[in-house]
Amino acid sequence: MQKFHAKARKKMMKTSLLYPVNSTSRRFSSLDGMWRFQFDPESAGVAANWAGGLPDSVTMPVPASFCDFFTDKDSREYTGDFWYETDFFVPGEWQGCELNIRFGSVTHRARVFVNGTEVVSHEGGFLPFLAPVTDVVNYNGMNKLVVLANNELNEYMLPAGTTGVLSNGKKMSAPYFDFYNYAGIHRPVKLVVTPKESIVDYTVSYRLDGADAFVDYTVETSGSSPVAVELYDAEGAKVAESAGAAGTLTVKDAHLWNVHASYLYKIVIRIVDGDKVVDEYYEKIGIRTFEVKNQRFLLNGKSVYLRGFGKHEDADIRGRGLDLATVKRDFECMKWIGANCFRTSHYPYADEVYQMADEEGFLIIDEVPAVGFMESTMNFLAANQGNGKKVGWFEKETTPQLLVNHKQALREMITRDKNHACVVAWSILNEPQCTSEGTEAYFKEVFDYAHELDVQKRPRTYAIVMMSLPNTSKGWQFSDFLSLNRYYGWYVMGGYQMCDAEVGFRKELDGWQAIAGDRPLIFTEYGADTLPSEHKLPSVMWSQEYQDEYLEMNHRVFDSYDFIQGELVWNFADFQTTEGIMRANGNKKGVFTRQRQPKDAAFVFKARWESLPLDYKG
Ligand code: GCB
Repeated sequence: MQKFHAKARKKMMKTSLLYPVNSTSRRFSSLDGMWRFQFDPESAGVAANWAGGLPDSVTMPVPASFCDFFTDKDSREYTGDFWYETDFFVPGEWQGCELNIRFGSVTHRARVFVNGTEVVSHEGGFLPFLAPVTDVVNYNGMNKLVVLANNELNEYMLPAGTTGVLSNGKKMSAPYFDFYNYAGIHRPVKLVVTPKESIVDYTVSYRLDGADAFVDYTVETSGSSPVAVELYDAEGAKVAESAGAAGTLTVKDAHLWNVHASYLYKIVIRIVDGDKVVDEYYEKIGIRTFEVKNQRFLLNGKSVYLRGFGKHEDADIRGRGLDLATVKRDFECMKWIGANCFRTSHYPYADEVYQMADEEGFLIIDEVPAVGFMESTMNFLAANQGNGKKVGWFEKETTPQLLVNHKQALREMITRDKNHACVVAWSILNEPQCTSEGTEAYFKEVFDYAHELDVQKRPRTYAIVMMSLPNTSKGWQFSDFLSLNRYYGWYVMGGYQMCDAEVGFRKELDGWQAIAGDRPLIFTEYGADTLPSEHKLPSVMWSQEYQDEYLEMNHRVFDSYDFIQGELVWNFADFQTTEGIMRANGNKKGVFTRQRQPKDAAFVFKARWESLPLDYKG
């Protein structure tokens, strides 16, 4: 692997993660399309000056994972360095502006070169970053953009895993997580043009007072000129305005954003110099409050019972690459079935997913890619992984670097997603090993950091793994609400033991109920692998009939506990994983197939979720 280190930025200005818009002062152009691509198994490309152009490339679409295009196994499973290349034109009239190339995500790490000069490097495969290119592009001319990426896994990154070498000398990633290690330029690439003095970030939070609302805002700019802010309703009428980089917009008779009843205002932010507009940015925002109180989730002060899914960004052929058609289909399926919430398991999704959730009135529990933090023979179900040692995950020599990366991912996720109405909670980890001594210090650090970063102080949680119980887990105390991943009737006491599974499940829940205090509890996972081809009467595990019976038992249990305030089934759709004896060409716990067609269970959910009132158990 060639060196991937966070390069000191030439300018110490904070990177802007604002979603690109065109406005009176801003331009962006898409660099998506057919790029060129080359594997670099020897990590020889930097020394051989591939930054100046790839010597022997193939075509490769962007955005997409590279893996599933290939028809040979070595290419699909390729682990190591790989390169992308394209050319782009920069108009002369952009001279004097700030130019950045925004990558929606490159998995898992990238170094970016423009016209042979390295402009940025970034660690983390699920969040955007900017490559500053103002000083290296040819104006009124063509430019070469080359990206060196790498998909190796290690124990101090998010998500965690290892990289081994096969007997034929090929590197092979071994994820400690249960999704395929898709890699590539996964999200849109845009050339973003802003004025020299520009809006870098803004933050909103809300207070409700009877029929009125107060939108408290702060704006960060790269200069010192005055800031003006306006708010427009959905019909385009101006409803509030304010001057200054911090202030309050007062909205009379506010139209609140709600579940399945989205209402979006448009916030317009300007840097002004007398009559002149120096920079202008705008975005849609939804006015709402969200809090946890007395074992309830309160949206705009009213109880809401969460129902929906853990999802993945995963589809045929394109892997984890953003595909707006799939995003659209997913939302239509989720509306049809009566869902109102999903967790972005196990990483922050593409910007466009949150925009869609804002528009459609869905609640999101936004998860950072802290998954695979578990040292055990279960890493992750495949026989070749894990070394069986029982070492606390947060007491390893890798922990300090892991913490740095975890905080970076939290910072980038919260900076990017904080203004979305749909984002109502943060999930700080998925299924960490959390019973050993080092847990508390680590958890305190990351949970406090999320709170510090979020002006809205959204509730924080983490998904608690099986076997991590009220009396053994050292992590749950940091959660504002409890989230359990539980598989009673699947991994534990499945099939004919279903009655024992129910007894064991209730016993565990009695324990959580006793310690929950004001916290509600939700299921962030429960589910059973189901092959859409299999029918069996009476049921057997893997058949569609069994999935229905499993769900019936789980729902009976959920309905009998008042503090259970949500059910996010695992998973929305079947998804690809590493191959192994526990997986039948991927994880089949989908309520929908990977092609987004319903299994029988989808109709069980539709009947249930459409019959439960929004404030069920409220
Ligand atoms: C889990 C993990 C999830 C897996 C799931 C399963 O607990 O959080 O990533 O896919 O179980 O199906 O085993």
